Amino acid sequence: MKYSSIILLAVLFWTACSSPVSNTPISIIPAPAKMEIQNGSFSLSSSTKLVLKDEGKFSNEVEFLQITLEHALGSKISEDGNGTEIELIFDSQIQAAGAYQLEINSDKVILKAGDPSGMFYALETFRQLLPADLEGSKTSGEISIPTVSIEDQPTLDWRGMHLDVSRHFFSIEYLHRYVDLLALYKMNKFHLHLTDDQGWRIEIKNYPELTEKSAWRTFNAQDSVCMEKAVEDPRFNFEQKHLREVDGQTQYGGFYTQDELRELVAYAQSRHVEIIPEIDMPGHMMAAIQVYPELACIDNPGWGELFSTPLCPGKEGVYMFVENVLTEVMDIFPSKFVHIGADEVEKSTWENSQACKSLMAAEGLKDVEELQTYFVERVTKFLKSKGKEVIVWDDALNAGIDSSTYVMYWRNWVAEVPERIAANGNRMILVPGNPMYFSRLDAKMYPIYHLPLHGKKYPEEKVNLIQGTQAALWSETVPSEALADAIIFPKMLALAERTWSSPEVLDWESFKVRLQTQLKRLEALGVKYSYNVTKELIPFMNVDQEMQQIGITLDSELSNPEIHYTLDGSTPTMDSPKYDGEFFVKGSALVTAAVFEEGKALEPYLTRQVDYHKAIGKPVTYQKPWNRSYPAGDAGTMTDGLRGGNGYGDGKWQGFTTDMDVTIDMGEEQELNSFSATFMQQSGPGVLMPGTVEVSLSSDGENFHQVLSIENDIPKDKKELILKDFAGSLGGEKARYINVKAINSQRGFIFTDEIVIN
Ligand code: TNX
Repeated sequence: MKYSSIILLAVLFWTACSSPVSNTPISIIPAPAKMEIQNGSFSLSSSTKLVLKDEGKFSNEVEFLQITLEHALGSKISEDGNGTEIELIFDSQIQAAGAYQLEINSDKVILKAGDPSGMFYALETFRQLLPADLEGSKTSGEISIPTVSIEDQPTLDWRGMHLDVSRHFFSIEYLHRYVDLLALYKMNKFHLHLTDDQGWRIEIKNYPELTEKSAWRTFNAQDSVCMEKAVEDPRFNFEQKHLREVDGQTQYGGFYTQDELRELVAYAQSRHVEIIPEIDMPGHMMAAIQVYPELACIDNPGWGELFSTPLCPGKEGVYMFVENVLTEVMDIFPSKFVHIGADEVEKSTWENSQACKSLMAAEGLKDVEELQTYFVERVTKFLKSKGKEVIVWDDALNAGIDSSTYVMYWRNWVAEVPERIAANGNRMILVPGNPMYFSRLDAKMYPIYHLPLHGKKYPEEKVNLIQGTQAALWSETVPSEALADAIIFPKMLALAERTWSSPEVLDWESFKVRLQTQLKRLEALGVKYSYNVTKELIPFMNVDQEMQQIGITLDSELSNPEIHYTLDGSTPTMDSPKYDGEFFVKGSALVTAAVFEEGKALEPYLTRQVDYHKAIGKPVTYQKPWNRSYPAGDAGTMTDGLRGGNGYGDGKWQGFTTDMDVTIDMGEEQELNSFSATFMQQSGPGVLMPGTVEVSLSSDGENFHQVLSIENDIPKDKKELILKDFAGSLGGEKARYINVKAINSQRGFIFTDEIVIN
């Protein structure tokens, strides 16, 4: 039986048989590695006895258990209890960090672990077996808990969430709650982005003006975006508690004192969450440079072409400032990691700076990229001398970095970044912007659970360099806690499962069912989550060269949706074939599918061209390379049978900034009847149609003659997304080689997904 069916049965069964006190189906997220459900129940009450044989080993966890029980029952339990029992056991046989066993029998709960984090996770699982509504209100009666036996351990070491508290400020109380919610879902890393251009949020005793002045600002352009949105959605309103009046002027901001941060760190430690501080440098430093302009290379720092004026690496005083700040940061945060950003650095001020020029000459640095490396390495050396490991964003890789530095991969549009990080030997944390930037309300949950996070070319033997995965919340347009809640939850639960659970138990269908109970838990905890299930269908194509067909699977965020589809592009109705698992297309079809509720089709429809054609699997040579940022499936992509959707970044569309010039080798001479290739136009980001598409044929691969020249007829100023087929007859001519040129006469990005030959 599939894991999902087991969970589903468990949900139904437990809901049917449980006593009235508990109506919570078993819905643990992240899914445990092994779980057996017995058909009984354990009764928890204030007279339940606490059994502790390993005095002291788990004192922090016992305290957490007591807090949990006090919350649910209104009282702690004691070692003098005379009812059912809860026993915490240290078991040295359980060796993996974070691993635990939880056995709930009708008279006794036994929690076993070999380390405190394992015991803590056992307790978080136990907590999730208590009725969800007890998170918000106590019961004075007995709580009935299903009897189960669980063995569990984490899959990835780095199960992280990030929060940008610079662009908008979040109260220290919110951070405490954030830690609680991370811990509830067994996440263990909290990356705190403390400084950026728009605000300095950490008290530095040596430089009091950083917070006295730069923790506050007047409203900026992004705040105006928030104010506009607030008209429709109050979650975009600013929180009064972060506004102050100075000389008749409204200022926005706030900061954390060192004491507050120390308290937060201690709290997080008790929840087995490590807080990783980030002080972003040398770019994203405007908040500091505003009060100490001498840190920049120029007299009037501000905004460059793309990013803000950075610190000046040619000035010795900059290193003194950086080291002084980091010394205080290290004193607050015991984490072995310090994140120094190193992303998005506008280096133009370095190029003209005498101080930088002298340093470059003295150090033999050939350009400002190498100067960036010098800066990063010098700060890294300082941090390492204090026993820390350093994390940077992947931009820092450009001119080379030390292989011992940890790299956060975020620029998913630069496809080769993970391979480059691996080739350099760096340990990596996967934070690819798509899907791991949670910055928007409408970002979907499904890809967080499923989407591969690094390309197929990442070397298998280097997977041990991957520490884990994290999601980020950048807060440029997130001015309130309510909005942050809505963006993060419940998406974070998909991430939690992806990072904790083993690939064998990851199961989207089961996750969706369990999520329903977790939403109740979040609600009881006061989390203002937003869960608008998208009705969109997500297609998967399985190109089967042996059977010469393409299998199509449709997935959805909905639970067991009713789907109907057609193969001829017509609008599906209730009479159209009902989707019932994978179906197959031989030849060509325009698959159109929709979810139906109460007999009505729901928007948006899925339409996807599917072609099993003659060139599938045939090799393609490139006279000109594709753009490195849009490789899709590399050299095989034009003949892999996989068509793209509506976004050029979906990994199916290959991009060119030159002409496209490719030749397909059909393997042997054969009759060729038709040619077709779809190109995309999205003029906003500069994706334009080719001026002409030319097709030439050859029998020997050397002498080609042109058979088609297809002109574009789509004006460039059309704003909407347009897909155009450039198609024509090949007249049944016999040939082995097909050359296709798409002339990039409008000098944009041109994108195509497949060359269809029949
Ligand atoms: C890029 S991700 C940034 C952030 C922005 C984010 C979203 C990264 C290393 N840098 O500074 O907040 O995009 O706008």
